[in-house]
Amino acid sequence: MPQTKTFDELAVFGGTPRFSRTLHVGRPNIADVDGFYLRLHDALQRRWLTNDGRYVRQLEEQIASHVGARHAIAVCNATLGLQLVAKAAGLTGEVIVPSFTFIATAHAFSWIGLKPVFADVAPGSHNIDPAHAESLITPRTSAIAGVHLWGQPCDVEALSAIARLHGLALLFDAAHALGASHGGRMIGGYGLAEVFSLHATKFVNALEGGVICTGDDALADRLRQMRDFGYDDRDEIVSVGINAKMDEASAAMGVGNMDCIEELIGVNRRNWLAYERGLQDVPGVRLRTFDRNERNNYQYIVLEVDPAETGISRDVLLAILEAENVSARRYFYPGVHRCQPYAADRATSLPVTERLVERVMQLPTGTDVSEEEATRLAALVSEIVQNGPEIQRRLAGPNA
Ligand code: T4K
Repeated sequence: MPQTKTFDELAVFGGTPRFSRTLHVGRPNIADVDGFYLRLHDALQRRWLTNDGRYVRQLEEQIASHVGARHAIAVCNATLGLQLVAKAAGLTGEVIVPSFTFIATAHAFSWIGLKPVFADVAPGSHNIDPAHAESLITPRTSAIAGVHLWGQPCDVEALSAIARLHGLALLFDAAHALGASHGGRMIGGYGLAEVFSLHATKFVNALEGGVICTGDDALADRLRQMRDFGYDDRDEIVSVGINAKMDEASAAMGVGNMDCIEELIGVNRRNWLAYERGLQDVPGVRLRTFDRNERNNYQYIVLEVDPAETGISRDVLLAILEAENVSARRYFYPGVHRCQPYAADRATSLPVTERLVERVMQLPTGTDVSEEEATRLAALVSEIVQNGPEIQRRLAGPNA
């Protein structure tokens, strides 16, 4: 990214940073601090700290009920959750994944000896392009793993039809999609299994954590065994397993945040609306919208910056925001297929992903950001863009 400069240094606006404290993407929501301490205290008093404890069970019930899934299985993070699903479903060979995602989607499979094969995404949805995914199927392919990026559901009908036709497993990395629906049905009920992340940066967090949802009874049994070293409920080892259990402190946080999920979505939506009001007339900056007929969690404020229209690049915009005390992000640069070790396969070219990773960025939201701050931040972005060409000219220097 370009070197950080304040407006002052650029001599465009002058003055001190616009925000007196740093606004971050990914600040955790802690919806019920007192309740968290009470649950933690209770777990300590009872000396039950992990291994299928009271709060893990409560969190599983809350999530199963919220998303309408038959089974919700809490794990220590979504990355291990994806691995457990892959193991329990007996995946082999190659798994088709989008490249426009967090590195964990691909690493989860690589780590257990599966080969992620990268598909491009559709430009409108940012989600895996079903037709491109289908073109990548080989005799070695055992599954397609869609990612509901930014909480926007994949084209699950098209992916299901392809998976059925080719006899493949279909699973979803639903790390971003808790609280979202597709066709009126909650995410958590699609494919063989869907895996939510409850990492600290997710709008419902359990410090670290993940939850696997599935409607398949036999798969759920295997997943429960595998997350606990392969023990069945009679204390016998029945399979090779790992330690992927969620502990009670994490679950205590998750339960409190799940209790407040509607309020948290309300805050995200309030901030998203403030950004929408402030950015709707800014040329070259497109705020991702949501399908108002569905349920959405609004947890990511995603902008696409068109440098031809704004006159400045996404990275210059990010650098200026950083100098103004706004820590925005460029998820998911540079595209997983261009990260090591996957970049070794230089034949992979994914034009939509490669275009998006140069343009997409996220702004702060969640309970750490007030509506007033979101409004001011949208105004700041607008102001920067209005001065875009002048900023680029000054950055280039007098000899450019
Ligand atoms: N699939 C997808 C599509 C995902 O996005 C993710 C995770 C996964 C799978 C895997 O889920 P888990 O196995 O993690 O359950 C962060 C998170 O670490 C990662 O969980 C998340 N996606 C990803 C989108 O974001 P980084 O590398 O950006 O983290 P970091 O440390 O730079 O923090 C991000 C921002 O949050 C910073 O502005 C600081 C702020 N922050 C972070 C933490 C942890 C806080 O203010 N407080 C905190 O406690 O990856």
